[in-house]
Amino acid sequence: MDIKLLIERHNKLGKLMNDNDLVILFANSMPKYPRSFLQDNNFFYFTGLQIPDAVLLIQKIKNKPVMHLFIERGIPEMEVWEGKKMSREEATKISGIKAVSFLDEFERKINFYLSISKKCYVNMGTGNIAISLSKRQEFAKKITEQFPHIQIENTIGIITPLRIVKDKWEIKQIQTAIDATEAGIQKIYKEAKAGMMEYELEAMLRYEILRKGHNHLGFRPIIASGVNAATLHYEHNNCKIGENDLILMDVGAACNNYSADITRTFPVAGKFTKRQKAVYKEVLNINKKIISMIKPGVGLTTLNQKTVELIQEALLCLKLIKKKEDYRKYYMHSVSHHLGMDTHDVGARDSVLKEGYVITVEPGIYITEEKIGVRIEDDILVTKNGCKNLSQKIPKEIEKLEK
Ligand SMILES: [Mn+2]
Repeated sequence: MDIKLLIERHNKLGKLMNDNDLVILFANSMPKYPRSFLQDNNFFYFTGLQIPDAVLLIQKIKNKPVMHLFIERGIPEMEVWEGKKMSREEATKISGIKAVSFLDEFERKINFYLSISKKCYVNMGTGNIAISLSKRQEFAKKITEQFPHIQIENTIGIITPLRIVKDKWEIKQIQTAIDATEAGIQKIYKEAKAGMMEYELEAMLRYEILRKGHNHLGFRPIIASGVNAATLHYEHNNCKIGENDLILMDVGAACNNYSADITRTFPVAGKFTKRQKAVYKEVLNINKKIISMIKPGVGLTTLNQKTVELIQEALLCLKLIKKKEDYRKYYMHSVSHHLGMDTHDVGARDSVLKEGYVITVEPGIYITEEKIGVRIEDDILVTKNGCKNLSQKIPKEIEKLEK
């Protein structure tokens, strides 16, 4: 990543902070085997570093953001097992942050920053009363006990205005993730047959994504055949694919933490039944109509309302409902969310679009009693005057799917 880009992010964050405000960003820890390391999104956003257990402090002092990074110290006996740790010089070279200390100095040094701070933001994640406190939440709790004058806040509020607008580098990561996902989808289109298990298709997807060098997916893939496609978060992927099933795949690779989020639905037989085609056509039309509305100034609420209207008309047409209000039986989610490092990225559900936002468009119709579930999801970049469909190349036209 370009250091200039990171420094620009540091300065932009500084503008959103008041003097003496402190932001503390923890990196993720190495997970237990067999999971592989995935960096904390906010830590990565400001450092570009893919190392575990580091901490970044950002304090606004005399109107300027002052950065202080803490990283693990390499112990020669351990490095034989774990490999070499990143040096302070290497960390500076990647992150553009000049003040780098080792973690064993963290507690002593943070006292100074805390002593002059009134407000402190910590990347704690969302709370869950049912489970015990995370390391980060424990840390935040300790601050409120030892420094009762400091107000603690989650970082989401201060970081969202930055992360919601994607720069060129970020768009490139999302596009790379989409292209890797496309390779997986194309392989499935070619090789899927009735009688296969859903997980065999998942394996094809993972194979294509990993061989392009991406060892993470953005989320657990959904490969749902037949009636399973009507379960919105179906993730078992362990059923046998029937003769005339539609297959719904909601999948996405991740590249440098940035996620793709694509849904395609296709007939495993290579040909839609008449009814499947009728339903598919309606969803495809809605997908295209909503995409054509996207430009700066349009609200996600407007897109949602328009989708509901179009779905209602479609369901009347398909003779599934008699009254418009009954549409929720066949369409029960929203049409769009922000996409970025988090698959459901930061940004309000009712935000008004601006240039540089990336959102999904994903209308669907789910008819359990007919074993039909159709969703078509594309990833859309909002441009100066309109939008660009980043997943345009992944076939969704009926003629292309019927081979
Ligand atoms: Mn989605």
